[in-house]
Amino acid sequence: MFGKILSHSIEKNKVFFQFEEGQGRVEIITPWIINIFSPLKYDDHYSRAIEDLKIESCSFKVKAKECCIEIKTEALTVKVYEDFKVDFYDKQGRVLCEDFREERDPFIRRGNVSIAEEEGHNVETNNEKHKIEVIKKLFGDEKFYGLGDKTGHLNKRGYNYEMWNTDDPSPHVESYKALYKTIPFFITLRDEGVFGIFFDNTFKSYFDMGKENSAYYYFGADGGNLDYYFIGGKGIQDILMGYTNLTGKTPLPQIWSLGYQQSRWAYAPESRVREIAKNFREKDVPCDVIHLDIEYMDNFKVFTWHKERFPEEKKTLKDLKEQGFKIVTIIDPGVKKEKDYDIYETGLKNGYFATDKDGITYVNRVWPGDSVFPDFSQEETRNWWSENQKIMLDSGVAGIWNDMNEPASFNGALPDDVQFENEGRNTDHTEIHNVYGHLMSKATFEGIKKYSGKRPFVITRAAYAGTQKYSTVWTGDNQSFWEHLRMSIPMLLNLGISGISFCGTDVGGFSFDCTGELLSRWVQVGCFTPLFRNHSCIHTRDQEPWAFDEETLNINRKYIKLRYKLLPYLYDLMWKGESTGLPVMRPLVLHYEQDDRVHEINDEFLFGENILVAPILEQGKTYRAVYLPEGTWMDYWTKEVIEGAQLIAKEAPLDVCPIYVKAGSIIPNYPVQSYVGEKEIKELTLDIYPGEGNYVHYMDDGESFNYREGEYTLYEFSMEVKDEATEATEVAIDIRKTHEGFKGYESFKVLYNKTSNKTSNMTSVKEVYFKDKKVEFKENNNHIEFIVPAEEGRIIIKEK
Ligand code: MIG
Repeated sequence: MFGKILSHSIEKNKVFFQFEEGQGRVEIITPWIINIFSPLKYDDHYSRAIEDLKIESCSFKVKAKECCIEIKTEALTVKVYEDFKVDFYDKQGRVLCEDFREERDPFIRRGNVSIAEEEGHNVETNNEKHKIEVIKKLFGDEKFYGLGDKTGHLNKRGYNYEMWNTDDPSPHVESYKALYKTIPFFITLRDEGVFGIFFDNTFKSYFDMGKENSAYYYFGADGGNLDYYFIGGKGIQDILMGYTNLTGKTPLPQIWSLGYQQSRWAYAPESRVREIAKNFREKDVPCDVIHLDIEYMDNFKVFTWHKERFPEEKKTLKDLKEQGFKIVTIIDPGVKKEKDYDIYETGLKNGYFATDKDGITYVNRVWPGDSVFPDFSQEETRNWWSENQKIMLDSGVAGIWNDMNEPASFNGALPDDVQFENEGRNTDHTEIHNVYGHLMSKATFEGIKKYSGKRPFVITRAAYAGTQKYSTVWTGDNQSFWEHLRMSIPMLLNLGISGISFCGTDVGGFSFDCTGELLSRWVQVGCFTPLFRNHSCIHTRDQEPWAFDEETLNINRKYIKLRYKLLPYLYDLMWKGESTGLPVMRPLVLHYEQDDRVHEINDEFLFGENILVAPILEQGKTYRAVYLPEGTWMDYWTKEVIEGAQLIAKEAPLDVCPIYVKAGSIIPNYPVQSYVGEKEIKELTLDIYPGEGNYVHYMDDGESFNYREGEYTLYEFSMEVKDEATEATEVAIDIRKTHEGFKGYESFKVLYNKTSNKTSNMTSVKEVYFKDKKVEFKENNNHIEFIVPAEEGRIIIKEK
């Protein structure tokens, strides 16, 4: 309760409010982004997500009205009322978001709780009041997307969640309120408007998206500042751009990290790792990365190697590297409390570990037994942790997998009063818990960057808003359930909507035993997830592509090879994402928000803008309904042309994942390689789906930061169709080099898809020209193929 507005004043981009009780502030970040703030803990923003808050200087008007103070930018109007109630309007004066004026009024729960509990039911109670609470009115047309890695469906409306990074190995189901990540950001889509809210608060927080009552939704927290950003825009894409302008974008990774990755708890000793590697090459399944889980360490001591299992780790890693395998090792935060263990001693001596409230180093139990926890909230600790990365890099490790960094602990959770230095603002676990993994990832990223000079590859389980700048994420300990395959899609889509583009799930499932059929269907989804890693738990049955039967192996090979073909397309998406903030895996609503039939699609997704994937997610199923949004689509396998804005039925035997490509797409392909870099790629294949379209292809050295100095080459392709009624169709593709800073290709191999539909036969090509000269072409089953030099010029394809 802030009470009445006593006064207000303007200073630069901020409007300050003095209320009867407390202060408020409205800050204009850009015409579209408004920050609402009250210094309940710190005087100003204290953000772990936003490292560099960029204020766009812009004009705004402030008017004192009878009801309120009105602040107008060129894009939004914000009205501030007593009790620090704030309403947001668009340019047309339509209300987008309104604070709820009444008290919270939880729905009734009838009957006796203890009876249900006695029988072992997990009984929900209504949420209590929280220290900070922002309650917004539900108009009734809202759909909510985002909130990170929560279970359930794409649309979060009608559910409630908590943000408290949690490692709980029981099966992740819809009743889970919190998982490993805290991304307090969501997008609200309404019939006539869209906006995002980023509640930048690291304390335990609560999001009730209209579960408690259908008249309102709210977010709140147990501590910290009232500090949230209202992000407006013309569409969901704008909101994501706004949010990632604040919290950062996923940087372009090394291209090998987009290859297939194989993991297991745990490949050890080294002979087993070599055996896995050998199998991949012998069985002709591409693979770039093998992960080493905790068993590679000496007594689970981080930054050490187990002397019997990996007696000559440098040699092992070097040999594997020669076969094209990069090794990623797990690093947990818990440091074994052991005398003379260098990491422990150094940390202890320098005060790098979290302490109890009396200043004594705090001890809990994790894999190494009694362990202490680095205080990643202080810069010196992070610098030290960054330096430690060198130990792994010197062994030949190519990337680091950060686990257990919620932080997880075996002797109960870390007590609230564990102390952290917090860059001189000493605080306790309640403030640091949700950013612990985030800060550990930051230290890891910075260390790898410093000591390798290459784009770091980091995977983390725990995360906070903004972690995308430092690390990829996976969704933690799922299980080999069909239900978890199904759920992985909305989970990954919402992670993408939450700014985390580079994400994936344990393909095949972590706990429980996978089946050949489940793995076959899972790899069809994994093929399109940016992080493509098969991983499973200790003591579960083998889960490598060959561990089941010939059919499963063949299906794995088929989709892993498809992934390698699509690598340049995926790499392009990552590169574009570094400036747009758009994720690789996208819910259909991201591109077709005007079509309400796509608002709640949980079982299809877009892989970039051009490819739509509609996987089979149920055991025994060999067909499904697919909704294709507006436009013309082509079946990737049959090249059949299908008009969009309709529901179609698709047969999909076990080896077929329904995939559709938008007409007008130019999809770059690489030849299939056993690993990235196996072949020198002098020729880029262009897989053409006739129609109007444009495509920008990016290439560089695939590993260094030199691209930031201009060492890359850009090709732009644009396709036009001339379809005069009497004459035959003519398709023109213009090739331009729009930037040249890296040695480009020698040639393009063009695969021009002949298309057919239900009523017409397959088109056939009469002639092909490049720069007005006739080009020979080869006829194939459903496409023609020809080669042109990688020069600027116009290709003309004349159909009969
Ligand atoms: O409590 O390192 O989510 O991927 O294999 C188990 C062993 C600890 C949890 C991770 C999982 C990893 C496992 N870890």
